[in-house]
Amino acid sequence: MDHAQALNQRREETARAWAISRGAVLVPAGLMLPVAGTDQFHEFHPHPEHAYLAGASAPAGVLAFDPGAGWTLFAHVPGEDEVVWTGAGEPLEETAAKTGLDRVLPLAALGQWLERRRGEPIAIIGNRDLLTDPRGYGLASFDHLELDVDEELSALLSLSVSESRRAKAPDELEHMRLAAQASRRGHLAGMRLARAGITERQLQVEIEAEFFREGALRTAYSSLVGSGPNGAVLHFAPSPKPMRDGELVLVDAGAEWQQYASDVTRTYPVGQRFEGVHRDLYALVLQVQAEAIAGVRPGVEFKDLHLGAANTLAAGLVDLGILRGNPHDLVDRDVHALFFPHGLGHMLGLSTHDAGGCLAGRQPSDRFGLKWLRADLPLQPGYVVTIEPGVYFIRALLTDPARRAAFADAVAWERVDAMLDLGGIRIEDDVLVTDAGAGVLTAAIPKSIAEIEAIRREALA
Ligand SMILES: [Mn+2]
Repeated sequence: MDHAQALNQRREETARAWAISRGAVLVPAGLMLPVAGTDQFHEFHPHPEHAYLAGASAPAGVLAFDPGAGWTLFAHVPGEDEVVWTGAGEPLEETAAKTGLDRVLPLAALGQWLERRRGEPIAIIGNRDLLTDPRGYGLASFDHLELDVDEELSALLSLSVSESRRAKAPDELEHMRLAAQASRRGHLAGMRLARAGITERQLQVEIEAEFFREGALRTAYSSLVGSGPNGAVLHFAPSPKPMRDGELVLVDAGAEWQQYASDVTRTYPVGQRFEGVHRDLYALVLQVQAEAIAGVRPGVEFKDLHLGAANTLAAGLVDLGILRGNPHDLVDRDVHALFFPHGLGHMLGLSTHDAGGCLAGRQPSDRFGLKWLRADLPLQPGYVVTIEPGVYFIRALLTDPARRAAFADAVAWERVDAMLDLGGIRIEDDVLVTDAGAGVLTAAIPKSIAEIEAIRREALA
């Protein structure tokens, strides 16, 4: 099945799930966002619901559905001035062939299409800027059309799309595999380049250059590079800080392929070897990750995987003399979360933190050890989740007097005080849930101590 056929099948299934008998559904891509005070625009990202259903990624596109007429894409056609400055863009016939849509019309026809549905219920998913900025879509106003925008229905249909987006189709997985391949090339380059004197920013630039050389059009998210203490900031933007021997460097960077994200973290020594407590902690995080990946299978609750990982981590920290007590009790008291405050992972796809992470009706917990868990649902075949345990020495948490008093018995504070500049270790892979268990899309990116040290030895020889 080619990509256009896959998109047609996706739209048919979506229409069946929506089961609406009258009215229409609009799925706008969104408009370019101006950079305030300039004549420039921010980089454009189509709304994932538009990208998912239309298979198109240009600004100001509107995918429209009507249970009688089926699907129509209204696409922006550049005027002469725009052609002069930015080019003619993709011809509508080409968009039609790529997306499998029979009807791809100029955006100028959207007004008439809506006129014919005057008084009918309309659901709007995708980007809501159609309502606040109709002129950007070539409509004089939205109100004069006297359309009945049904907010409840809109939310319901959007939820239905989020649920469909959880299990990836073969064409989506192909994009995600290519994203993973580009990420591999970048991470390998980073592992070879890192050394004392190189800045975090230099490492970022070279990693991203490899993503782009492989064919990725952009990064899936802003790359994170934190060396030494900077590795303790969960989302640390690369700085001009040079790396130093004896430090670890944490690199969280992923390539995007046809809107599909990869999300990968590797942590390695700035020198040739993982030394001392770095080595112990790295081995522990790797073990936590391996156990979590081994636990991935259809039906398993992601929250249980998270709590299992928390238990293994707590047990390991007890063994290393950093925590004291029974691991289960420590996790019940959220002591592990002082060192592992984020969730085990999240859904991945058209967004880095993809839609549909929580089952309908489930609310995020306000418990310290669970409040940043972004996925709470039973896994099913076709889902792609990240598995990304970590251990961090975060001063804001570990020097807080209230926490130190509350956990006086549970944490070996004198040991922790000696490690406040250690930074952090995170190991993150993208994992496809299969009938048999797990398929790791990013498995070819080295992470064992032996593999990483072999690369580092060769790089620094
Ligand atoms: Mn992630």
